[in-house]
Amino acid sequence: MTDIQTIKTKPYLDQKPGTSGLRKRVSVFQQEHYLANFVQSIFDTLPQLSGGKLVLGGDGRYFNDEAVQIILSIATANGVAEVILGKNAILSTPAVSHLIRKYDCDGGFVLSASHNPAGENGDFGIKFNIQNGGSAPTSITDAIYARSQIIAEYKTTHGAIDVSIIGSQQLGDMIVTVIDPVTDFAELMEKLFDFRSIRNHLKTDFTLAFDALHAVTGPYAEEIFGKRLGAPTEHLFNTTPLPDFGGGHPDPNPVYAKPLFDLMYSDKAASLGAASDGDGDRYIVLGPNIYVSPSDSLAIIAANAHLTPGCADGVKGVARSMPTSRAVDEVAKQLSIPSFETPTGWKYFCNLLDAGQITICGEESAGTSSDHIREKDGIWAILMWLNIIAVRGETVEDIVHSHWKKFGRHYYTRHDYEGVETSRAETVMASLRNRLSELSGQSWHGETVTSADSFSYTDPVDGSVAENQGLRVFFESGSRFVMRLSGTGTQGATLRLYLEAYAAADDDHTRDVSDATAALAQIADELTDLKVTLHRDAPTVIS
Ligand code: G16
Repeated sequence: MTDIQTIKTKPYLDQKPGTSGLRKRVSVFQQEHYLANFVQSIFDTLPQLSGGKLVLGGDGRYFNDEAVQIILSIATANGVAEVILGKNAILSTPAVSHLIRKYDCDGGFVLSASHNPAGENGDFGIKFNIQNGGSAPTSITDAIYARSQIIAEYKTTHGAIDVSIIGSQQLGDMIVTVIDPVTDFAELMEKLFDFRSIRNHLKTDFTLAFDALHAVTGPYAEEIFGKRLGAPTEHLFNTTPLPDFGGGHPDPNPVYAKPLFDLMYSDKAASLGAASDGDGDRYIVLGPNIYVSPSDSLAIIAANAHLTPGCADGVKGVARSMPTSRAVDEVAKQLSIPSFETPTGWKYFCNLLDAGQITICGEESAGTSSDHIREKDGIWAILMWLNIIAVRGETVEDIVHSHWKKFGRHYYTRHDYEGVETSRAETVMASLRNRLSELSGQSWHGETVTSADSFSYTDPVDGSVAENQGLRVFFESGSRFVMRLSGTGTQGATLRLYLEAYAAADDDHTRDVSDATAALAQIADELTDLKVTLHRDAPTVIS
């Protein structure tokens, strides 16, 4: 019998989940009852979890171990029957999604703040995924938030689980099954990709360099790229997950994955360079002297996925988040399949995936995946590239250039202004929003506006509406810029400016990206007085 204790508590008013769960500074989560309040709010909102089976794991960041024990105690006190837990509380986000689906669970907790820095002074996060393996939709996260505003008590129990021992243990009436975090996921990957071809290709002069950035994908890379595919382990970097990610920032972009970029732009470059993020759902790929923008990577994967066993029946449809470049739309046009444009946030793809309307989806923020799970999947995307290269026998550069020749090139870059004063970021957004209706027909720097709007999305499956999802300005040339505020930061606001310049299939594809998008950046600045208002001379990160 579980010995249930009821603890009196007071609401914290700041527990509104953002783009992807609740992310805050570690010190915020360490406040008395803070995590317990949020977890109890989830159980109060979803009473059907009592008697159910859940998955639990995280990216290994600071506070992960403590959080796991708090969640387990609250889960057993709320009547959960079984929890599948990654050994040492480690599970990548895609692995959690897969385990929920594979073992028919009622949901799962992902403990991560994704690419945000970790450590005592870094960030922590918690996200609840539902039965289909995807993040809880806004209707549920709103209800959890509402509950957190009035919570008065939570249920818990004494006791702890030894997270380092594989096998079943008991906490009260609840069974906790500790599993190897990698095995099930690696087996799934073996089904989706032709490991024999990739292994053989890796025996030629083709080389892979992978940087796990001291985050969760290290053990996955060692098992899958190293043991199962035979990639030399000396080319798998930073594969031990550390609570502070080695002091780094596990966001795979040119700034935070600089050592990999330096390698790939040197004479020691591997044939394919790749990195993942804190919780393993994002990725980047590079060839020698070439970085594949995530939007291009999505389009290239969509165009070539049929070459891999998991997508041998072809691609039914594709989806991209609104700020993601429209490169994948061109692929959809040529394949005569539907393409959907959703708000930022992986959860918006899940209904389309569940309804069988899309096979591949992805985002400019370095996430791509398929209908094999309901999260983005960094290791899957890198395997996709390895499998495509093994079949086509071409270099990354050749594949990218031939793609542009066939579909046109969407020069793409994102300017992030991180940690700016929230009121200043809102002023910039308001100044553009207020001018949207008057922009059509106006010209600057050789670009004429055709339309401008605030993006709103009606889910084609359940009819739910998401409004104010970012401001879009379209130009006659086929170019566009988008502006929105990030929903994942924890300090002030992050303003994102997404620039996309279009060059048709027979146009020049050799321009420098910053050159091709410079006029758009200039126009966005002139329209909103962005740099002056934000007190910034330049973006914090250009990716
Ligand atoms: C999350 C979401 C993604 C989104 C990204 C950035 O990813 O799942 O859909 O693109 O945040 O969102 P924002 O632009 O609002 O910061 P992750 O990898 O952080 O979980």
